[in-house]
Parts: sequence; structure tokens; C-alpha cells
Amino acid sequence: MTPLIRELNPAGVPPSKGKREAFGSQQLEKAREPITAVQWLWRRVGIQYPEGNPGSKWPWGLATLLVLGATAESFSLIWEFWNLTMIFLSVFLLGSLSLVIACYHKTQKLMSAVIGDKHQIPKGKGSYPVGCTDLMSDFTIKGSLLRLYYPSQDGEYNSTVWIPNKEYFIGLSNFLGMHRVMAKFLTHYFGSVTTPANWNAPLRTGEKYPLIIFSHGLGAFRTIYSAIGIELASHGFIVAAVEHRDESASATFYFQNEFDVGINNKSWLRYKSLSTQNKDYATRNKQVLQRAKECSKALSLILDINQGKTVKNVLNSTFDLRQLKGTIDENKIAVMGHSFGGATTIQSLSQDQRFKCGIALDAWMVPLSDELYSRVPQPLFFINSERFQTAENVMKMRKFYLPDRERKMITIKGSVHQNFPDFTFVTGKIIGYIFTLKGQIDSNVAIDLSNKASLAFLQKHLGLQRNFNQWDHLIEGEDVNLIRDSNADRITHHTEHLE
Ligand code: VQ7
Repeated sequence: MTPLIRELNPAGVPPSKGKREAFGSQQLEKAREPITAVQWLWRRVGIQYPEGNPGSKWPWGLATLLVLGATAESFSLIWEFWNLTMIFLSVFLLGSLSLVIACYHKTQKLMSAVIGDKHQIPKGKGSYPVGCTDLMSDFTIKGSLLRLYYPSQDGEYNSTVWIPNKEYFIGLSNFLGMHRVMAKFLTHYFGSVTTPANWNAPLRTGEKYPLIIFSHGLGAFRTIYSAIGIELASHGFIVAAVEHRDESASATFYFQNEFDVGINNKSWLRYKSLSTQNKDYATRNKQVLQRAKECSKALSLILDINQGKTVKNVLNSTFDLRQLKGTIDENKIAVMGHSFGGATTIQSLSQDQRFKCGIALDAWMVPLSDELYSRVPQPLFFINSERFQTAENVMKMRKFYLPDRERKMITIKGSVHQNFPDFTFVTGKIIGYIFTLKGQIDSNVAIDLSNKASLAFLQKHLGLQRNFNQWDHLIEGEDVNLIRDSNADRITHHTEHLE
């Protein structure tokens, strides 16, 4: 073997004098001898390689080869093991990842069955595109806050945020007696829901439209009856959904002063739950009187705008109210509402003759005084749900049936009280049934029947020249899903109670 390396210190120079003494001259001599690569290797691992007879060196060469081969084999084994581990790890990670994704999709599917897919509020089925805006006139609590649905011009516009402030969710969870964390849950699930109306789109001009003032139910507010507002607007109505300030809304807002308006510092008025002694007729009657006043005030405001009066919208809006000038047919005005809003409808008819007819959706009759029975000369249409109505409530409705008064009543089979507000569309079947937001009837079928029957009734009593008379039979309860009149006062069965 050829001499390759001398054993030198790390710098490649012989040891210094002091070190030379410590090293020993004999060892130094040895270190200076030329060595082979095999010798060097064995010395590196600390084994003394035999010197002298070259014949005795071949087993060492063989051993060297074997050791080198074994080392190489070990390295290749380690490498293979490493590769295999990596492959297993990747397969395991990929498997877990796809399992997590599959679980996520399954959970999403389950959640959508429970909660419901968003954006399910039905689109208007009429021929007009629908616009939507909010209007507040007079920033104080005595002013008006409305959501307007109207026939709009065609174009690309943003859709409308359904429930625009978190305070409404807090109010709802409070009204429904839920824990405060539920407000966060409701905000999370419903906060981004939109309703199919073009936000602040320009009004479609060239026609005079009939007007409907809409009153919400107890614990509700102006925005959650959009399926009704949008459907009517798509058939050429202007609908003004009032937000009541009688402490019956889950929440509503106003401003304390001009400065607060400037910095958008809203003051919130929350739902007032009544103590048991206070739950009676007296309080509710006081509220229904205020509600009816608010409906009349909203009507006066819109008629002022129609007549060209300058009205300032306290809410920063790109919708120019002057577009409404001359667009409302002042002889074709109706009032409509759900539950407490149904009672408000009847109260408003009795107080304000500008309302030519009224539609009470599943009216809650408790707040109305007995004197009212003879004080509603206008045509009145009761559209009831099957589950909510009691014999007592329907008896009160019947007291409005006097000679020469136009009264109609229908009941939607398999429907519940909450089939009229939008929540019935944005929740899935499971939550829908648990919270009685849905009945046995499909929510779309139920609202279609209610809307078509309403359009037929409005055409008849506002004197419209449209084709809504195609649904005249619905006013008479002629449909497989309708009961003519009501069966609540004949059958004693389970009814809904939300409070
Ligand atoms: O005017 C009424 N009254 C008098 N409006 C009602 C309910 C009602 N009552 C009838 C007489 S009673 O049984 O003694 C007491 C209740 O409902 C209007 C309404 C209230 C809400 F809270 C609404 C709604 F859409 C309509 O919102 C709800 C939201 C949810 C949810 F966010 F959690 F999903 C639920 Cl579960 C229920 C209603």
C-alpha cells in the first residue's frame, strides 16, 4: 500500500518543542513513518494495526472491506428506513387531513341541516326588480324609522344586509329568554345573511305605486319580514316596514342629539318584558295605540315626500328621497302586520281612514279594546296559521264581522305563527321544528299562499288594474293547503305558546 498520510497535528505541522517532549521522541518517530489508508482507518477507530510482515496485513484489508461494506449497508438501511418512515408519515398525515376535511364537510352538511344554508329568503316573483333602503326622519325616539321596499331600476347593486346591527341579535336572545352567548351565536350565523333586494338602488319611475305600511310582531323589528315586503314590491307596491318604539321590538335605535347623529352614536331601546301583573290587556292596549300612531306618522312622512316636501334622512344614505316625489297613488294605501302587528293593523284602520283596507297576518287580538269592533269600516282580511290560533282569539276576530263590512278569513294548513317572518327561511329543518319556526307545510308554499291571497285582496279593495285576481279563489280558502275561515273555534287542539 502506498504511503498516503503522515500523522500530523491538526495544523499539519510537527508538534512544538514542549509538546514534543510530552509526546515522546519514540512516538514522534512512529508518527513520522509513512502509513497506508487501511492503517490510517484502523488507527482512527483506535485499533493498533500490526506492523512488519506485509503477509499478515491482508486479513486486515479484508476486515476493512467488510467493515466498510457493513457501514455502507447500515447507512443504506438507515436511509431506507428514513424513506419508509417519511412515506408512512406522509400517508398518515394525508389520511388524517382527508379525514379532517371529510369530517368538516360532514359537520358543515349537518350544520346546514340544523341551521340552514344562508341567503334563502325567497326572491320576489313579480316582474319588478326590488330596491331597499332605510329611512329615519327626526332622530329622536318620537320620529320614524322605516325600511322601504320598492320597485327599482335594473342594474348591478349590492344585496341588502338582513339584520344590520348586533344589537338586534342581543335583543332577540333577550326576548327569547336565551343566554347572552346565544346572541353571539345568532350574530355569527345570521349576521352576514342578505335578503334579495338591491340596496339603495334607484326607484323605478314612470308609474304611481300603491303603498303598504307594515307593522312587525312582538320581539321583532323592521327588517325580518323581507320575504313579504320584497314579494309585494316585486308586484309594484311600495312597502314601508315600520320599527316600533313602544318597547315591543327586540331592539330599535334613535339618537340623543345632532352631535350623536354626526358621530353615528346610536341610542338603543330594548324590548321590555312585562312582569306577570303587567302582562295584561292595559299595557298591551297602550302599546297598540302608540303603534297605530307610528303607522300613521310613517304614512304622513311618505305622503310628505310624495308631495315634494324636503325630508332629511338622518341615516347616511345614497338613496335620494326626492325620487319618491309623485310616485305614490295616495288613494291606494293599505296597512298590514303580523301578530301584534295584526292588532296594530286593526287599530290603525279604526284611527286612520287614509288606510283603505287591512291584512292581519295571524293577528294576536289581546291588545284590542272591545269598542273597536264597530269602528273598522274598511275591508279586513285575516290570514291565520293553523297552530297558533285559539278559540278565544278567533272569537275576537269574528266580532269584527258586522253587516255590510267586508271581512275575510283563511287558515294555512300545517302552518305555525313564525311562518310569516323570515326566520322560517334561514333555518334548517331541525332548528326550524325545534323552535317552531317551521310548520308541517313547506315555508315557501305557506308564504306564497299568504302573499298571493294578499295581492288578490289588495287588488279588490284598492281598485288595482292588475292580474292579481287570478288568486281570488285563495281569499275564499279554495286550495288544498287552505281552510276557509278557521277551525280553531270548533276544534280544541294544541296551540303554540311562545312566552
Ligand atoms: O306579536 C307577536 N306575538 C304576540 N309576535 C311574535 C310572537 C307573539 N306572541 C304570541 C302570543 S304568545 O304566545 O303569548 C307570545 C308570543 O313573534 C314575532 C317574532 C318574534 C321573534 F323573536 C322573531 C320573529 F321572527 C318574529 O325572531 C325569532 C328568532 C329566532 C332565532 F333567531 F333564534 F332563530 C327564533 Cl328561535 C324565534 C323567533
